Amino acid sequence: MQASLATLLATIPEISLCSSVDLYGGTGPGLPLLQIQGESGSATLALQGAHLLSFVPKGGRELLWLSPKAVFAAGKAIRGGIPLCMPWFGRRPEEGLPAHGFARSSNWDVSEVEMLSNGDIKVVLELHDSAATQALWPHGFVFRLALTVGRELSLDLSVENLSGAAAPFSHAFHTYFAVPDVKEVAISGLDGCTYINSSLEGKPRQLQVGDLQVQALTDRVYLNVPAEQIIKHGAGQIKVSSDTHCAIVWNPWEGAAKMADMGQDNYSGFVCLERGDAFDHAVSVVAGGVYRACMSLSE
Ligand code: TA6
Repeated sequence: MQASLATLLATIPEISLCSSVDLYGGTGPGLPLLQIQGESGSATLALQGAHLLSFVPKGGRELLWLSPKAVFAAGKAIRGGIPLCMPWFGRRPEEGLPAHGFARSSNWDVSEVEMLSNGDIKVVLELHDSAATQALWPHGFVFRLALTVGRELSLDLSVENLSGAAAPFSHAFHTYFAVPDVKEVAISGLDGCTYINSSLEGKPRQLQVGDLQVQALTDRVYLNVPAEQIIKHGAGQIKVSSDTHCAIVWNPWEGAAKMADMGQDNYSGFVCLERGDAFDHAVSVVAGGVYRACMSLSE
């Protein structure tokens, strides 16, 4: 365990440390998790990847989907919740680089915990460059994620480039939202936006008209989106707000059968609506500069 973690956690009894084996079963040592039990909401967070696995506003329902077949192993991204895809979004197999970057499979440190005056709980995690990250992305950096758990969940990400050269950067909060049935979902806040249709040959650019309904394999990168989307589903709605410019909507449909940590019958329980800056909105973080991105989720 990080040397100072026990000391930090001792200050806030609403946050406790456990293992993924305690909560989700499985064999082996599992991964360390923080359970956050605030006045207005609760959350579970894996230190690997600064990866949120659960968020339940008080009196509400679970907003995040975690695969019943999720694997909790060191260095393997967890299927579900909110993986942080960065410092690049997408696959780069021709360069031998891991899909969606290394942040989601790296161990982050907890740098701050705080009970805010309104009873919300804030946790700040950091990832610093190392020889391993430098081999994949040659920049000194500090990635910092501040999470606030209350009636809404907010994520505030900052990426500080400590190196002497500009750093190309793209990312997404790759959120898996729990829904009763993906076929009954309607997503607003994308009407009139151009999207890259990654599920079609040649990845054409198309135009969204009206709400989005997900009725088949869907893998779309919406560009220049408004700040807010709403996922309407059979049991209510989920509001997603962000100051980023892309919204990526994904469900593998029957392709789920090929993903060992998802399983054939489980794709109908979630929709990914990911906010971030990627593709046309990828950025370059100048030497010594900071990139910031926020997202908040609520019912
Ligand atoms: O965000 C959509 C996507 O890029 C899809 O193309 C799909 O591959 C998905 O992410 C999951 O990627 P992963 O590396 O977690 O299996």
